[in-house]
Amino acid sequence: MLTNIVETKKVEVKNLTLPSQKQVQRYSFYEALANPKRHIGVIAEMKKASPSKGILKESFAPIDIGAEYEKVGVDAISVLTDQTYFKGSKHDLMMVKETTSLPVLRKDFIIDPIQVEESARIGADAILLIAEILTDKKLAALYKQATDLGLDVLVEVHSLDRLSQLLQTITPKIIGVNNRNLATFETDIQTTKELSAHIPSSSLLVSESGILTAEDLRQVKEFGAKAVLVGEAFMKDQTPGIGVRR
Ligand code: IGP
Repeated sequence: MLTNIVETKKVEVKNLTLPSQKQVQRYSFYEALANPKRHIGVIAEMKKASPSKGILKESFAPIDIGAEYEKVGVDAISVLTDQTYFKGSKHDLMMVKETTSLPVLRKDFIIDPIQVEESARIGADAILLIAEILTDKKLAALYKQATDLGLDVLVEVHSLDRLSQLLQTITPKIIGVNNRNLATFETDIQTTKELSAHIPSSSLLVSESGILTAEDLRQVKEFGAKAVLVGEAFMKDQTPGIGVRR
């Protein structure tokens, strides 16, 4: 699956023309997670669909979901902008950016500098870089480009091998441990536990995926996560984000 997605992205990148720079208020993604409103930082994701679960929310309205997330007091918003596999769009991100005052993470499969430039132009405050689809050299280059543009970067890993490897080249300020195995789609929050001992003390640890209950939150916090990234559980709530209050 990951290979298919990357192939699709290569085609997209070839056909991409850069939009003009949007003038938007910037918010620090890092600061929001370092000083969370609750005991743990919450990044609330909006995604209409996913390859593993199909359609998650039939009546997907980004502006309304963003407003709801802001109302319940999440710390940051993640917007899936991939169209082919997640039924998202860059337009979703631009709308959310215009209508909320929370930092916004662009969630996509970034493999090329042009996508980083594009992320800055559409107004994202942060981007995701997935270590499993990038070489160390590419990861370091895209990371630098993003930070030079004033964007924060969430560097995502799933395995200890990949983590140890990338730490030889960069020390990301924010590291996301993806509890979902992107090859099998299975989630296991023990992944956060396994990798957390190897996260540098200067990096902020985000536990991503498969977090469904207050008990899951408590556990990943115990494992050392400073923030969580939650998608499905919020998308399936009638009122997105209400789970944060639980
Ligand atoms: C959210 P969940 O299980 O709460 O819906 O997961 C988020 O972690 C997941 O959407 C995600 C993702 C990604 C999506 C993590 N890494 C990379 C697309 C690409």
